[in-house]
Amino acid sequence: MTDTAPVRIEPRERVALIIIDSPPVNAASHPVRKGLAEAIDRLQADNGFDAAVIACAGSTFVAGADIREFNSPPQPPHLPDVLFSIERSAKPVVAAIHGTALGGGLEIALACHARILNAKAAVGLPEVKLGLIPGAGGTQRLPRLIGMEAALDMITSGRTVRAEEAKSLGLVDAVAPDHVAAAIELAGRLVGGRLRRAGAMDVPAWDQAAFEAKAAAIVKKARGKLAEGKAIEALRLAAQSDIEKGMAAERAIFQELRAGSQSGALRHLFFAEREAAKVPGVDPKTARPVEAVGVIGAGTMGAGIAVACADAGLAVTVIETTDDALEKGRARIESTYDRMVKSGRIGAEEKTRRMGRLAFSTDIASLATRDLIIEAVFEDLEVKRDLFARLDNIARPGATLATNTSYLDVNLIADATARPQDVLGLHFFSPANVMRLIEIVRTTQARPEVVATGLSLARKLGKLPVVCGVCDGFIGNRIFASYRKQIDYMLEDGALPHEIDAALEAYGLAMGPLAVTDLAGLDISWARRKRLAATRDPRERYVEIGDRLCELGRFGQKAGRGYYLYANGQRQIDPDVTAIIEDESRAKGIVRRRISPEEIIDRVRGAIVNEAAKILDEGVAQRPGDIDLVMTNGYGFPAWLGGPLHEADALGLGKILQTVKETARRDGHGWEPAPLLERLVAKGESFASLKLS
Ligand code: T1G
Repeated sequence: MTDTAPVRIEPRERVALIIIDSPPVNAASHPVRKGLAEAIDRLQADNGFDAAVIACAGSTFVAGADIREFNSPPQPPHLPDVLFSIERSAKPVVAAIHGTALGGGLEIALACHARILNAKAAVGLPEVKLGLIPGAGGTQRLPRLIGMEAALDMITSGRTVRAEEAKSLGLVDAVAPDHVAAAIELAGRLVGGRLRRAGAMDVPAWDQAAFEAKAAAIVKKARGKLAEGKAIEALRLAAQSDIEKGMAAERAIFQELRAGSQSGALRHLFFAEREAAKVPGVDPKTARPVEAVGVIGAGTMGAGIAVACADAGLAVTVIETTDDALEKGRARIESTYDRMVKSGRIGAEEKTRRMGRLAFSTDIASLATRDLIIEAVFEDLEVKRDLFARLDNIARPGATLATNTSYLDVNLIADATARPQDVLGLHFFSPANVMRLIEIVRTTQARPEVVATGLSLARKLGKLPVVCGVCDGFIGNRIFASYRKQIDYMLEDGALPHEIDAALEAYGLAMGPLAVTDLAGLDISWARRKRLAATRDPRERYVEIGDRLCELGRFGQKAGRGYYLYANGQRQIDPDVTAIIEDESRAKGIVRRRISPEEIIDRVRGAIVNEAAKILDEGVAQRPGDIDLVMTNGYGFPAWLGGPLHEADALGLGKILQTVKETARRDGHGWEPAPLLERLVAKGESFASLKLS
């Protein structure tokens, strides 16, 4: 074992301290597995050691198998075999965990005879988030240690469990501030005693009916995702088989999922998330410190943004124009925290702490000391430009000024100030304190450190940032507007709202787009259509069904009627809407026809991919993965398909281009195939082959 090897042994008297040192996260790569296996073999043979501790250098214990290895054949020694050698060791082996022991990392710890957790550490089996199940004994050893129902919860949620809960579950033997010293001490005490091997234990008595009831609910909630159901299958085996048989079956399920499209899609999104934060020419270290922020506007968005910032520990001043509006905003924020306390997410004292970070004022001059000011006022360009002109004279030099606009031209907003280089867009998604996605809109004049500041703020808020350029609707809303038009066309051509929503929900969308429109309110897009009417291209097909519904006050769920009827909290098909739609088709001379679920999905997918190709070609989005992240994190696109561009590559861009050409033939102007899509097809290339712009 050489010093540069990722696994080394440091003697601590008669305890072998096995240190895994493989930055950045000590993933259980092939060299790590090999080194660990050699260390365990040496422990058995070396009479100088009575016991061993497995610990890690760097920021965390093993954070899982090396996901980058999953696209190539697994190389021995395989993790399950290494773990059997640990568990079967004649000498005690204790895991000393810090950071986050996840996936294969926790499985290494489960194969040890005891586990010590640093007080700040956490553990988890997040494999289902990658479309996998634990593949090295997690589904077999965990239930033996903490019981079937607790194991069901941890494995199918993939959630991380903090130290105290891990201790109370019986997952670890002790929590200690110095996890390595405590582990060495414990290892010494275990010498000569009877070793506790999880694999040799029986699954504790369990309530099978309760387990199955929870399992059924989990599978239902997983919708089209496979991993949760497969994990439940593997868990059931733990109660029926010995460890060897159970692990063999678990491994087979794991390998099947690892080779499947869903895991490939989810691993694509995993790495896309980490790529998204990398912007050429933007050095994260240049980010300006942000500790105190100002939020202007305490409506739904402003209140959500204020909560997101307070949750992250920032000092927040919320500004409104009148005392009445300010009080309404404060009450909105407090009710958000009351709901969090009621649901058990936070305690009352945490609510007090977070509310204590919020100040409320009608005096915009009080923002003069703020590091960052973000506005969430009425979605009107002139209103925002006026506000930024005022802010220009209030904000301190070096402050960052941000707009939460969802589609307006941020360049024009920046030009209202004498400091356009300090302005950017921070497009939150509602509810702003819940949705992870945030589009960071980079203007033509923004300084790189201002973009870095936006990225740093997003990370501090626990958000998923995607950097984009300026265009109408940026990435997500622009793509949504495009496929929403196709949906209007299909309503006029022959489909009904519930048919469109059913087809797209079966495809995997979290909620049908017409039900979503009813939830968001039809009046918002109606106002926009009226504002754009004068400049709308007369050559483009325009459907008036939405206008008819709004003229009747059918603004959606809030009005009790929209595309659907809402009575007794139920969403119902409304024959009046069917009649309105049929009248509109008749007025256009359209003979309605049945539109199959396949056609509905094809036309929506074609519109998404075609618009995305234009967004990439214009440089508004940096890379295809960024668009996949926006659509899966902001618009309900099924993550297990990897996002629209990952799925388009899998289906074959030639098929997509054929649909796009049919759309152009049928719907005319504005639906021409995107040049980038045609180029990729002509060259036999994929979106994945596109290098960063
Ligand atoms: N494999 C390979 N690379 C990984 C990795 C992993 N498991 N985890 C992180 N990285 C890379 C990441 O791409 C980035 O690279 C760098 O490390 C820092 O990551 C057999 C089959 C551990 C909480 O799912 O949750 O075990 O961009 O930016 O914010 O049953 O990384 O710098 O080039 O996220 O401090 C199960 C995944 C795997 C954990 C740290 N484990 N990782 O967060 O850093 S499957 C996971 C995370 C498995 C077994 C099964 C997080 C983190 P680059 P980062 P971070």
